Amino acid sequence: MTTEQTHTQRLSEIAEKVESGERLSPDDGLFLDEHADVLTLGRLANVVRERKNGNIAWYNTNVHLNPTNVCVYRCTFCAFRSDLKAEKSYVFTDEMIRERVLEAKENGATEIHVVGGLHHLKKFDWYVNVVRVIHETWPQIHIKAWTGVEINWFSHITKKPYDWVLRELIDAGLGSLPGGGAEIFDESVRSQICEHKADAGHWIDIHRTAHQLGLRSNATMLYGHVEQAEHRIDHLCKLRELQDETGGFQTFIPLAFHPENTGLSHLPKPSGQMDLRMIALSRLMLDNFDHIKAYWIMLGEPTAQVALSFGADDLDGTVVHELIYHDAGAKTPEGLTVEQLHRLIREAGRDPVERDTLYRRVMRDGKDWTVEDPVLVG
Ligand code: V47
Ligand code: SF4
Repeated sequence: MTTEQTHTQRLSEIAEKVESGERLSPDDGLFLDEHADVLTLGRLANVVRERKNGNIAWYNTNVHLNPTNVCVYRCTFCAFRSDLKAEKSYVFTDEMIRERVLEAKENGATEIHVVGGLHHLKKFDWYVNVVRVIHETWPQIHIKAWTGVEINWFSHITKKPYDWVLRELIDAGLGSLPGGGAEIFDESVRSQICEHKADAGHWIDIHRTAHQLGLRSNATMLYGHVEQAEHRIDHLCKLRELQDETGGFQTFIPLAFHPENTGLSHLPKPSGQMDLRMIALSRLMLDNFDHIKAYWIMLGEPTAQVALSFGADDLDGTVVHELIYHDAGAKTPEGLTVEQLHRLIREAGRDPVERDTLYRRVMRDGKDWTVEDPVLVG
């Protein structure tokens, strides 16, 4: 058999597995990443996407808050961080946080997404206070705050275990953890892009602990820099393993590297083709995740729209005040209106459904909103 015939045969075996709902092996994943064409990947991923979420495309009404950009770490892919005394450094006051929350309330947001730098001088109380101020200003808003890397830092500065740190934050009003900080789990890649910060073992332990305490969380993978296919597949398989154990992840977000203004600015930005491949590959490998998010802020609206037919079932949200990607050169708007999101989704042939952070359908009555029990699909 020629190499081409072997590839065609391997691809049809994998397609059969996908169609019958059988789990793909790490070797299947590697084969798909290295050899499958983008349209076959998309077609297969769409089978899983529609099995799990029907024709729904989820979005939410949210707002971002990055309370400080000052950070002790120096991830080479990061354009957002600032040195302590640099001109661009900033720290939000309680009053600024309250203003952001009241603006979110005015805009009908159901979620506030909070991540930032790890400030050299701020104690754990400062981060707890950010959550408390938000919660006291508007108790109804869901606070999705602090990545695994930040939780690891809090444990380091307090010398307390992860469950203690998380309980303190839950007492202050924390609702769930975002998926950032995972980057690529492989240590040889981590040492090139985010040396010193929490490693894979710690990131996974933190999410396991969060799930055991009843918190839901998300997971991400930063692709398109120095990593190779084997690292991506290893990353996805590690997440799949933890999900088998806890079931606590809600959604997976593949994050495309944006090189502008970073220490890796010599690298090209991943292509649209690569973006769609990563969406499809993650949908196929993460058979135990309900949702794959096409984060329009970093993909751009056109690719995010196409991604809804390549495995993604969620566009994230209105995302007012995004900084991390915009500091790294993203040309997308800093936010979209609900009407714009609806148009993007309908043009893609999907049905828009507003969700809260926990994927409950949001019912609106003017500026007030309530949530329904989870929608059962597929
Ligand atoms: O951990 C930083 C990434 C993450 C760059 O949980 C970069 O719903 C590309 O995790 N190019 C933070 N990526 C954002 C994040 C996230 C976003 C949207 C939704 C959710 C969720 C989580 O952004 C960081 C890092 O992996 N990042 N700089 C850059 N130049
Ligand atoms: Fe700091 Fe996060 Fe940027 Fe790394 S990615 S330098 S931890 S703000």
